[in-house]
Amino acid sequence: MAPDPVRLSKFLSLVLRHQPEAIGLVLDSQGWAVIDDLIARAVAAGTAFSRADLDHVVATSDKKRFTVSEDGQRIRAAQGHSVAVELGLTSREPPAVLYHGTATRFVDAIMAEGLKPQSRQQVHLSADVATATNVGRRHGKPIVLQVDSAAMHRAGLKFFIADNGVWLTDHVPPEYLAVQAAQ
Ligand code: HQG
Repeated sequence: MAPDPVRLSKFLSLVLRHQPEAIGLVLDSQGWAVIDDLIARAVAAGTAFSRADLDHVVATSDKKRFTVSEDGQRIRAAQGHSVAVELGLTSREPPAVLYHGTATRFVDAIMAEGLKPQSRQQVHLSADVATATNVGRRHGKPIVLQVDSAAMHRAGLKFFIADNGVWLTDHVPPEYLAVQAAQ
């Protein structure tokens, strides 16, 4: 029986972002796993799914969380890793303003020390307020911070865009942050 796509997506996020060793999987330095190997190890670990199930999750993921290589042989998470990976993204000029959704209880700490990647490899930023609000809601009462990405770019700080359109940067110092007025 085909696994529930949401459960399969969470399983793929776990092994491709955080704990590949949970099923004995090895990611390469850019975060890629060989799909046949991933499926065989998942089956052996008790999570059975087919290549068609995987392709369905990749195609329907609301946030386009996973990227399949052009030759169709490998898969990686587009962003969100806690394991060390070098995604090989080229730095890009960001839009003038980007947004970060968080929970209200984190705002004082963030305005004091800036946005830090916490358990992930980089800080995740959204291109629009609605997306940022949804990201913030995952943590509690949402609030959106505006990031002066144009000024950061002028100051030489680097931005990257993941395969799924999420913007990434190493750290946002507090002087580039402002609380977005409620919409
Ligand atoms: C907060 C999801 C205190 C930060 C989303 C956030 C995203 C601080 C939390 C992606 C802080 C980390 C990433 C500081 C940052 N003091 N708190 N100095 N700096 N924080 O989940 O950005 O569904 O690791 O505001 O859509 O919420 O997984 O990061 O609240 O794209 O595909 O520390 O994950 O995508 O939380 O989310 P997270 P995030 P997926």
